[in-house]
Amino acid sequence: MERRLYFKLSFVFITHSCLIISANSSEVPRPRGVSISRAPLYNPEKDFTCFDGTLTIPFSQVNDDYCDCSDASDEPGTPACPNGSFHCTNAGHKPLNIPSYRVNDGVCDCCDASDEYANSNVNCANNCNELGRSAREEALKQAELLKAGKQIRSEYIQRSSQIKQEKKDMLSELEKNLSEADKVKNEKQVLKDQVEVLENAALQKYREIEEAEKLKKQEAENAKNREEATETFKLFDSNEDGKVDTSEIRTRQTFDKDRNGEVSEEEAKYFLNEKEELGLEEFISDGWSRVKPFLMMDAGLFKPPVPEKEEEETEQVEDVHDDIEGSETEPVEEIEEHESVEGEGEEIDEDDEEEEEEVTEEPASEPVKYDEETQKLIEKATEARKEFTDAEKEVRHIQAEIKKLEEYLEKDFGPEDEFAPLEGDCFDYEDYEYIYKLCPFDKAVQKPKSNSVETRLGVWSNWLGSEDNKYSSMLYDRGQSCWNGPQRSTHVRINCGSENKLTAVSEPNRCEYLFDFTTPAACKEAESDTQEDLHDEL
Ligand SMILES: *[C@@H]1O[C@H](CO)[C@@H](O)[C@H](O)[C@H]1NC(C)=O
Ligand SMILES: *[C@@H]1O[C@H](CO)[C@@H](O)[C@H](O)[C@H]1NC(C)=O
Ligand SMILES: [Ca+2]
Ligand SMILES: [Ca+2]
Repeated sequence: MERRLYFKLSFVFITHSCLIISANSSEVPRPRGVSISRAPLYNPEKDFTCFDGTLTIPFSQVNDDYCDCSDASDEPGTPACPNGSFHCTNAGHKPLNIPSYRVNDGVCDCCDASDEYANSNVNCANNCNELGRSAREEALKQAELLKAGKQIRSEYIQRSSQIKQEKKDMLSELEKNLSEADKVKNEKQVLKDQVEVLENAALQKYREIEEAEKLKKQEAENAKNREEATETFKLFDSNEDGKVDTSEIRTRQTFDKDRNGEVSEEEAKYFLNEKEELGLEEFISDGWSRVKPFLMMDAGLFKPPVPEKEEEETEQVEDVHDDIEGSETEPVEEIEEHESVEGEGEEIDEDDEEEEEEVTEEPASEPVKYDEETQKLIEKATEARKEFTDAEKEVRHIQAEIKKLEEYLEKDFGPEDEFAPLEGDCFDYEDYEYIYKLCPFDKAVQKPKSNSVETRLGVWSNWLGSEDNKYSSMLYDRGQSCWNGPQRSTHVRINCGSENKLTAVSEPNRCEYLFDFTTPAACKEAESDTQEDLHDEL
C-alpha cells in the first residue's frame, strides 16, 4: 500500500512537471508516454476505461506503475505493462514509439531523454535539436538529389517515348520492306527456275557425254586391272596347270605377312581367299584384291599407315587436363557464342553456308568446254542464282532486324519506360582485382585486371523487386557455371542517384553477385522515412 501511494504522489508530480514543460510548446497536456493524437483519451477529470473496454479505474491509476489494463493502455509512461508502447515527443526531431519495457531500462532510446526519467544512474542528454538539424540537412540533401534526379528521369521518359516511337516507325517500315523483299525474292525465284530449266536442258547433252566418258574410263580401268591380274596369275602359276595354289604362293617372300622369313600355309591361304587353290576367274574376283597391295608394297608404291597408339593416348590426357583448367576461364568463347545468336554473326554464318553450297553444286573437276549458247545460259543461270540468293539474304536480314526491334519493344523498361535510355550502355566498377561491368538489359560481367578474359555473371532476365516496388531490383542469371558449382547470377539493386553509376559489388554467396546501381531513372516519390529503424542503430 505504501508503495502504491508513493507512486500516486510521484505521478501527480510528474503530470505537473509535464504540464509545465509542455506549456512553452504547442503541446497538449497529457500523461507521460502519450502522443498528442491520443491525449484526448486521457481525461484527468474522469475515470479511465481501458481502450479494450474491459475495465474502468480511477484516473489516479493511470501511469501508477501498476498494470491494470490487459491492453496496457493505463501505463503509457511506465514499463509496468508487458506489452505497452511509450511515445517520445522528441521535440526538435521526430516523435518515436518504443516498447514500454525500454522505459527506464538504463538505455537512452529517446533523443529527448524522456524514456529515462527515474533512473539516477543514467544521464540521458536531450540531443533532439542536433539530431533533428542533421536529419533535416540530410533530408534536404536527399530532397535536392531527388529533385535533380526526377528532372533527369522525366527527360529519360521523354527520350524513351521518342526512341520507342522511332523503333515502332522503323518496325512498320521494315515490315513494308519485308513484304517488298519477299516479292522480289519470289520474282527472282521464278526467273532463276526458268533459266535453270534452259540451262539444265543445255547441260543434259554434256552430262551424257560426261557420263559416257566416265563409263569408258571405268571400263578401261577394269580392263587394265583384269590384265594385270591375269599377268600376275600367269606368273604365279609356275606349273601352268591353270590354277594358283598355296605351294606356288609360298615360294614368294612378298607374302610373308608376319615377316618371319617363311610364307606359311595360313599366310598363303589368305591370298587365295582362304582356299587351297584358285582358277583364273576366281583369282581375278577374289584373290587379286588381296594380292595387289602386297605387290605394291613390295614395289615401294604403298605404305600402310603406322599406328601411333602411344602418342594418341598422351594427347588425350592433355586434352582432358585442358578442359579442367579451361572451365573456370573459358568465358570469351561462350560470350561470343551468345552474342552471335542475335548479332551480325548470323549473317556471316549464312554467307559461309552459301559459299559451301555453291562449291558443292559445281564440283571443281577439269573444266568442260561448252558451246557458246550453253556457256551463255550457264552465265545467265549463275547470275539468276546469285540474284536469288541475294534477295533471300535481304529477306533474312530484314527478318533479323524485325526480330531485334520486336525484342526491344517487348522489354520492360519500367512503368514509364524510364529505364530505356540505359539500354545499350555499360557501367564499370573496379575493385583491387577485378573490373565489373553492368550493361543494363543485357549482361553483367567480370574481368580480372591482369588479363582480358571476361566471365559472364549473368544475362538480363527480369525485374525482381517486391510487388509494390518491382523496379528496385534486377536479375541477371544464366551466367557461366562455377567450377563444380551453379551458374553465376547477379542481383542489381537500383537506387535513386544523380547519375548512372555502379557503386558497389559483392559476392554474398558463392557465384551469386550483388551490384548496387544508382540512376536518375529510379528517382521517384520520396522514399519512406527510415526513422523507425533508429532504435536498432542506437
Ligand atoms: C502485444 O501487442 C500486440 C499489438 O498491440 C498484440 O498483437 C500482441 O498480441 C500483444 N501481446 C501480448 C503478449 O499481449
Ligand atoms: C526500307 O527500304 C527503303 C527503300 O529500299 C530504304 O531506303 C530504307 O532504308 C529501308 N528501311 C530500313 C529501315 O531499312
Ligand atoms: Ca495502473
Ligand atoms: Ca530506455
